[in-house]
Amino acid sequence: MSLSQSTRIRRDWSLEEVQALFDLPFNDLLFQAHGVHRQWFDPNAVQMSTLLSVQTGGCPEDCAYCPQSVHHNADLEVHALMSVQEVADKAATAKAAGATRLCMGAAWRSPAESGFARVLDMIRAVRAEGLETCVTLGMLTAGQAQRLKEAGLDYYNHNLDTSETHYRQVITTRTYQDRLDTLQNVRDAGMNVCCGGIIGLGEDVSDRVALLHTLATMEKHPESVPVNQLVAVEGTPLAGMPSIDWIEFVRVIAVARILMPASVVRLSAGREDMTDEVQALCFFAGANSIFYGEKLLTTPNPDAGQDRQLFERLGLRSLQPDGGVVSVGMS
Ligand code: SAM
Ligand code: DTB
Ligand code: SF4
Repeated sequence: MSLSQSTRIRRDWSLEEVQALFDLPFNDLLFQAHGVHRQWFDPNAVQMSTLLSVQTGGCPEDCAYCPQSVHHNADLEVHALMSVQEVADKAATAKAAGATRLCMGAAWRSPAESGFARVLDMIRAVRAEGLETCVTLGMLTAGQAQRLKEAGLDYYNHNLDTSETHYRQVITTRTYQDRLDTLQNVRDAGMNVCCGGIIGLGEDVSDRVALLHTLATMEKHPESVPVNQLVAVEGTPLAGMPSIDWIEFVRVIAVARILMPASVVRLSAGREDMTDEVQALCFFAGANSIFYGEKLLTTPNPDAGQDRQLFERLGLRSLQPDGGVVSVGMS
């Protein structure tokens, strides 16, 4: 980390303190969040990850938001696990476009051995292309986490999505504790944790408070905290959810930044629906990572050219794995 870092990293936040941050007048909250952001990060540097769905659809879990569940009827093309070569080619393309990390997702409840062994090869291949690696494969045993670490995996993504209370309204095929157990296995194996949530699942502010409180009181904060807006997909139970209040979304980013000052906060799914001005506010509030490239896993994301233009308008640069920054200008 760079700069002065005078804010202490705390893991003893109380629910009341988190709620009090949400209750601040917007300007006071943003001022505080931006101040913290500047102490820990270059405020004009944003980390860029590209997503790749290495296996799409047919998932046995029933996450109400997800188009890849077999329990729902989203219009989706199911795809078997990609070949290692295909993934290596996608990695090269993502790197050439300016991404520094490839995040690979599979629609699994947990990995089966045959697919898992191939994912280990994918991780080696993506590293060989010179990108950081992240995978999200569902629940992991301690042994699987160890093998991912040995293959050189940099980050494991496993979201808590919402509060423990609201979780039951959204997913019935696994528990919050299942999620926490996998996160512990990832930690114990010595990998970076990528863990965040989704805003717009019908949760109330107390659920957002509880989610951020859970993340911010972990024995070590997740190094990466994705804040997704629900992408409401036709055919999923949450297709009809009302769109969220963007001011409230910016608040979530700001509170995450204050609670976890050294973590990279990712402005994740949902940027397609955001104006440039909302994104600019999110970057001011402390977001410093995005998904870069025209597709998330199954739904659209702003294309690279649009993002390069946005970065140019805002004077943002790309945060490199070594902490340096480079221009993402019209390459
Ligand atoms: N199956 C694995 C799992 O659930 O951990 C990995 C893939 S899953 C698609 C990864 C994450 O994507 C979920 O935890 C959820 O947070 C996010 N996600 C899925 N569908 C979404 C949607 N429609 N809108 C926003 N985020 C979504
Ligand atoms: C995360 O927090 N968001 C990403 C990634 N981690 C795996 C997934 C977003 C998925 C959005 C819906 C879709 O494209 O299927
Ligand atoms: Fe499966 Fe992951 Fe989608 Fe849930 S979020 S249905 S576990 S792919």
